[in-house]
Amino acid sequence: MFSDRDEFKLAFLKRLEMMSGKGFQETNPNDHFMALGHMVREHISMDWINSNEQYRISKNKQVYYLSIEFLLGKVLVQNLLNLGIYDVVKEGLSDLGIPLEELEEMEPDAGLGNGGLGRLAACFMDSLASLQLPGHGCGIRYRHGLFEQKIVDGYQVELPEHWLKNGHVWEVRKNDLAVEIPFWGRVESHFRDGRLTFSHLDAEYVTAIPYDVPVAGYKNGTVNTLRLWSAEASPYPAGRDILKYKRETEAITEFLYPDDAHDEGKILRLKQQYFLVSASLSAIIKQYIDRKGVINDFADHVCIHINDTHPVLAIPELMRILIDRFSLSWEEAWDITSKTICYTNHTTLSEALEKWPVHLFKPLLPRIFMIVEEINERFCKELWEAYPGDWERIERMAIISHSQIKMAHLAIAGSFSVNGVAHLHTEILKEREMNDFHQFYPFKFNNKTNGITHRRWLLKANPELSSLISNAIGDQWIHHPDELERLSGFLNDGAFLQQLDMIKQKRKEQFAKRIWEKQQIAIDPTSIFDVHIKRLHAYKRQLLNILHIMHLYNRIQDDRSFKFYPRTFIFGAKASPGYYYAKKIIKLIHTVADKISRDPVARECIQIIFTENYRVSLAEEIIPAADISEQISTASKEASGTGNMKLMMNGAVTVGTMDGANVEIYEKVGTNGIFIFGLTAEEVLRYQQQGGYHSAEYYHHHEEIKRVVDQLVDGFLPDGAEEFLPIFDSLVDGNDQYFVLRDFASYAAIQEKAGEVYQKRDEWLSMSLKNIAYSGYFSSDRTIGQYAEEIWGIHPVPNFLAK
Ligand code: 26V
Repeated sequence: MFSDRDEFKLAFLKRLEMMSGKGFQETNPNDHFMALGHMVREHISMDWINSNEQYRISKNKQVYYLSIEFLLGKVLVQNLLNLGIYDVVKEGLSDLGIPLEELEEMEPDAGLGNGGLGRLAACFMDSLASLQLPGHGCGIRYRHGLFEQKIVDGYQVELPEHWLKNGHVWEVRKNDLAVEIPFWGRVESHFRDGRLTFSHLDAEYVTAIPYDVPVAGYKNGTVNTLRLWSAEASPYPAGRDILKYKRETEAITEFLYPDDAHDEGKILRLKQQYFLVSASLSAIIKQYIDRKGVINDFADHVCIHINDTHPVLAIPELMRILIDRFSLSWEEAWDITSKTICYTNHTTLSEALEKWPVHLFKPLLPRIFMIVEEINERFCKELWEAYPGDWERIERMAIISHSQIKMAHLAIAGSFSVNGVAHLHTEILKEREMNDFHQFYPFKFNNKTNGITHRRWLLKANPELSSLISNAIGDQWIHHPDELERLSGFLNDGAFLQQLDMIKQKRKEQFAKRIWEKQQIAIDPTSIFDVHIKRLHAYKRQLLNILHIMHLYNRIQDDRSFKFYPRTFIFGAKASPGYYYAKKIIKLIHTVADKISRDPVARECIQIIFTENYRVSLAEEIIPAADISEQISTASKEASGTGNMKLMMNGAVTVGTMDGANVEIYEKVGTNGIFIFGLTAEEVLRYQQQGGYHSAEYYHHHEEIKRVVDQLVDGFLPDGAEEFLPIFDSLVDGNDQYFVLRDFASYAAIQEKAGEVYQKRDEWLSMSLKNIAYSGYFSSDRTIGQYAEEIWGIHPVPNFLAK
């Protein structure tokens, strides 16, 4: 469509004038973004239509990835790269005096996710398309994504986010594919033609409208679809207050829920989950039937992946469709369902495992509840046969117990595959958290270590480093990220390491410039950039980091000759609005930052930057500038982590615990490629099971620990006594559930070591390069390849019709 830059310029100018109704001189960056966005979407259209056609006519199995979150971020530049038109567009725009970066700024982040789980789904979409796999995403088009974070006086303030305010250039609304979703009402059963049938009566219907977003593979003509559903009032509301009905209906897809510890029992969240599942399954069944499928062969042609338990109602919903619509017997329907659904678990934290009270669930979804009850009864009967008399075990494993529906139990019982997201995590699932289930269904459990798309996190986010790599080893790594390993041939190449150093330095300067512009803080780009970016949770231990910074401050106070290589500690984190403790930690980081910035000696070597409103696009700026990657969760608690992989791929060296995928990073880079500290998962779990950890002992017996902990409340920090008492209490009286004090000394020691190695430039750079070289394994292309082969049984479908 625009094969050379002059052609592009002409088309762009024409489109710009047509869309904006202004002469070129009058147009603004947003006009430019909208015009380019529409052009690119049109550019994708033919391949999109052809990919869909290819999938429709092929006999290949299709996979549907159901996820309550897709954290896409910005997509313009990724699309330009994947379509192979980046250079033409960038140069063409530049001729017109428009920097592409300015235009990218105009695109809002699609922030339809909280963190790792949602971003993983987005990375998977990129890999599916780039591997030409028939994989389709199904999610929710929230009108407001994750809140916008403002920091006011050191406190987090949440503002509603408005990513759709100028319209969304990438989506296509498909009115003709709308479906109706029933809620409430009652179920009547009838005996017809010798079988029991069920009708859902007096239901209140909500219309689900699909908005399709194209996902272009990397230079391969494949364009897959991410379908996001939006709730609207049905045209046929049954005799009630129309305005109230409209409001209640639209509320279903109004907001993304934060991963809040206190959201249990929120009926709107349950509505969202069923809405996603029911709409997606309607569309999946329709596509399958259109491909002239026979319903009995469904499981051979369709795979439905549920990303965590949020879409687990896909199990009873598919049962309902097969029984009530296709008149299959329970056994036939169960056979198909349990061969179609596969499930990924993303956390072992018990507070994050979903449970729904029956009294909320049953009236909202009466037919689905009946099916869940039946699944539970049959499941318990099977358990009884396997473990006669073992009531305790059966009660532990039941899907419904104590009037609660346990969504993870339903997921395991109704799917053919259950996977964890890193080796350690899967082992913990098998041996501990889900041990009963693993004993009963050993064949269902498997591991799929997470990955990230190297096309966004290296090629797009770090073009300078990407060029250096391509100059050294050619550009095949973009198709086969394992090839990055060839960089290991440069580990002792001084000239190459120099170039690596310069690129990192340049990105640090760029980031420093940004911080100056946005936060009016001057940071030293020659200092070590020590980066801790992720959701704020107690188990991720941002607290350990900030307490350690307080300890460094104390050392500087005590000994003015204490030599410490200057460091900039960079934090980025959002706390769930209802997560009181996490918000206290944000305030603590700011309070300490303020204290240090007022000390003329300390501020020479310690700076703390809290980047406001951490999100995908900000991550893309921070990660290429990072020297140190903080991955310091309490061992056993972080299922995988994916920020660890992004930072590694950009040459940051990890300071981390043996947790999640850190363990596998350690296995790749070896002892000399990573700074490991702290308790192991086994030790943490042993303490938790058998006791034996008394945080008060660490507090009382280690002078420097006692000092920083006391400083939380003794007037060292302004308002400390009122502000930070809950943190103090959690550490001392609450016995420090996340072993912050237990790991403190080990953390301080490894941080000191990291600082020393950083100063041995060649050693450090070699370490950094080693991380890049061994990061290919953590590409989501590898992960998705394994899902495709080992779980889904799907194969590439090249788009032969591609233009
Ligand atoms: C939710 C909650 C809610 C209650 C408070 C505690 C808590 C802790 C964690 C979560 C998140 C659960 C699901 C999730 O996002 N898991 C993340 O999934 C990533 C992708 O697999 C993985 O890399 C992260 O380690 C994992 O935390």
